[in-house]
Amino acid sequence: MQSIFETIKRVAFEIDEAIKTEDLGYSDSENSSGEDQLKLDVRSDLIIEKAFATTPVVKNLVSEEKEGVLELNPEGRYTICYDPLDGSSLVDVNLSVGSIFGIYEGALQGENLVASAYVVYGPRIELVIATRKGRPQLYRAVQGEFRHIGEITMGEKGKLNAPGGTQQNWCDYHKSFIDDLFAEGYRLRYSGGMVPDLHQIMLKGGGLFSYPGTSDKPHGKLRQLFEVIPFALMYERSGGEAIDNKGRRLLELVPTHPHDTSPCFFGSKYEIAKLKTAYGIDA
Ligand code: P6P
Repeated sequence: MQSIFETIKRVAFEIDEAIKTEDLGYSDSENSSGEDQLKLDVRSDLIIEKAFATTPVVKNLVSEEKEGVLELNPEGRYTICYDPLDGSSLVDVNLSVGSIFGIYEGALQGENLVASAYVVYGPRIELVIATRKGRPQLYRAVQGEFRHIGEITMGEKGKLNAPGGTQQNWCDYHKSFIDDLFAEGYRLRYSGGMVPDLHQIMLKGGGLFSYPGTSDKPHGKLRQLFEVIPFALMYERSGGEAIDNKGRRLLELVPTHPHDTSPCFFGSKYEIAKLKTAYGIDA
């Protein structure tokens, strides 16, 4: 699996260069979720596809930007489900964006995720890698190389609250729950970029990121294979929790379609316990 992480490190620098130099216009195509694609989305996807095509352990690729499964190497072992440039529409206002990688062995479902990684393209390029053992590991790009910085552990209770989704479409008990956190003094930290928003909570000691089911998106917005399950591993390995609106661990999700979404809550133990009470879920 180390060869996959080395490939991600190479890809990170190429995508960062593309972000800084490529045209930010829209392509004339849509992704599998019907969203307009930026030329940068297409470019980032191509960079990743080409890089993994020469990584022998990779059997298949599933991209958020494309439909279906791309077979690379029948002798390979892992399927990588990835979002090449999550939050790409934030690039034109110079906010941080990211790439997310879920590394699966076997059927594409939560229990078969063996590792995950994400890259944050911000003032610095940072990479976090999680496996099923130990804490997630943080790396930072310094002079063209990733340096290991340390492991990530979240506190039992944090201070940051990242409430996703359109507030007018939240259900009453979700709105009361979010308001209660702010009444406890939580600080609003939400950029609209899942990767930097979740990265910040992990690195700043904890809190809650929520993207609930809403009246306009009852199954949430964030994709299970490319976004939700990979970050669920990050949060659980950091000492936090990651559940859906029924209290099920997101690492137990079994998508029926590669682009399925799920309501998702990622946080420290205190905030997740509080959410379960608000949602009437047995703690
Ligand atoms: P909303 C970006 O488009 C994205 O997929 C995630 O990165 C982010 O967390 C979410 O959508 C933001 O969605 O509805 O809050 O703007």
